[in-house]
Amino acid sequence: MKLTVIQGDITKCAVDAIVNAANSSLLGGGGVDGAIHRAAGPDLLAECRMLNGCPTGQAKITGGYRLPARYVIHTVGPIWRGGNSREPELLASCYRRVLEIATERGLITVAFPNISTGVYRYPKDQACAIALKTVQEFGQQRETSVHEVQFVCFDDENFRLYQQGLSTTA
Ligand code: AR6
Repeated sequence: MKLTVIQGDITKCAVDAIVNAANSSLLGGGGVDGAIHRAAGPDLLAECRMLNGCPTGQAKITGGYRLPARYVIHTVGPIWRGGNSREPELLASCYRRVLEIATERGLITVAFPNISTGVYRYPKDQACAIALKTVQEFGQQRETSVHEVQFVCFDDENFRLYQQGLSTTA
């Protein structure tokens, strides 16, 4: 499994699936969630309404509609509450569940945003370490169709952390 870091807007990524950092209603919000719904159009929200939400740490897949990506895998990251409320375990579960669903569908390329590091206030350095470790372990331990995982960083701090993290762990 190849891991790459890019800086930019995930709604522009022409991959099999982009990942949405959603909330448990799956009915839209701000940040990357808002950007994905705006770019995908109203049919995405219509499909999301039929999913009955999603628990923290879990994921659900929909079509990509007007996006260049074929699918959106919606996952719900933990809200940072200081670190003693199972945040690391729940964040790792988001990355793992997304890759499990992508594998079930036979998808090859998946692009992740930096889940929980915006409105949910997860410390970016800790979130980056968990994301890289979880995805690398998945690639080493599981049979998967996923050949490329892109970490799409919007802000400079995340971009720098992921570049640094990949250069020291790759
Ligand atoms: N492409 C890629 N990354 C982006 C984009 C974009 N277009 N826009 C923002 N980011 P956030 P969370 C980055 O707040 O912390 C929503 O309201 C951003 O810089 O989108 O998981 C949901 O509905 C940050 O690093 O998600 C939930 O209520 C990262 O995406 C809540 O926010 C995640 O920031 C989820 O909070």
